Amino acid sequence: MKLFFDPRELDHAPEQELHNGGFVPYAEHPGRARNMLGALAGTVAPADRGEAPILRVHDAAYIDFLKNAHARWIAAGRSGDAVGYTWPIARRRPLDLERIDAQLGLFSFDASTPITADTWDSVYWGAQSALAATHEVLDGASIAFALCRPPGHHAGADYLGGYCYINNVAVAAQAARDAGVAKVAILDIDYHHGNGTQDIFYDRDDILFVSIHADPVTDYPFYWGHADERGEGTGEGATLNLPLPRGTTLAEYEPALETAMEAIAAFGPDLLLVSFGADTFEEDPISQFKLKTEDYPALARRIAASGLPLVVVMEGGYATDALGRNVASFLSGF
Ligand code: SP5
Ligand code: ZN
Repeated sequence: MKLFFDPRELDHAPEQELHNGGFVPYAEHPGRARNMLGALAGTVAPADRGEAPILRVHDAAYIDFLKNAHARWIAAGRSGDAVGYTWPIARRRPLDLERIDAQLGLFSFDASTPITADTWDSVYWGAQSALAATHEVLDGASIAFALCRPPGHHAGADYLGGYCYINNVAVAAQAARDAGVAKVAILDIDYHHGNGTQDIFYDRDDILFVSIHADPVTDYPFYWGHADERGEGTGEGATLNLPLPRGTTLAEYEPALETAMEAIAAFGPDLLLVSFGADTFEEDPISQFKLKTEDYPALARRIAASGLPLVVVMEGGYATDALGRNVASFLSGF
């Protein structure tokens, strides 16, 4: 199995995030990727497929903002990382506002996803890793892994949040569609609901989104991921949310995975993309499931039993010292 990664994914390193009313060290730091690199066999650098596949998913104005936000923050006399403080909750619309603080609010949904001078470079190459893994499978491999950092599944077409800027799995899914794959399924098994991925494909019937995650009644991102969110318009029924309570162990996780895999089989996709977060691990510092390192191969085996070509895209996981071990454990099940 090829593992795709570009060293520029390490450059994005925000200093801090807002948490429980104060600033704390940033949980999604480059050490996560370094730990994965240490535990996995050699990686392959992705080819550069340019911005076009990213713009198939993200709005041009948002991508422009991502590229320029930090420079404009500095030009406004600020130091450190760019982060918003006011949000257009009511009647959000694409206003053409100059002020950096207004743009930060317009293009984000939380205050824990800062933009640094290096953010664009890292997220661009992370997306290229996801594209490389996808093309590897479209070219005939049965599986490929994209070591994406920062993660992507909370990012929408025109907003960042949840440590995510470009939605890597969505870019990959759309690239597969554009390459002629008729039906694509996305299985999201990060601890948190993949609200950005869901939002991007909510009205589509060619891309199924299935997510197993902590119940948003108790956990981030709160506003999305509830079981009654099932898609809309032609996409109605092509979104499936399977929230689970805090404290979930493998015994409770496996029936949800069974339900997810049956829904995927019923959809009849030609390709399965897996948004994989290792923040379901029992020792994750910001999450509350109880999966063990030795549980992950069983999840992989159930996914592999679908017989579908697979692209695994890295999302969260914040128990840094165990992260590489957990990812290697998961990948060993394929
Ligand atoms: C991709 C992904 O897993 N994103 C998760 C985003 C969760 N953000 C909100 C949780 C706030 C916890 N902040 C704790 C910081 C400790 N240093
Ligand atoms: Zn997560």
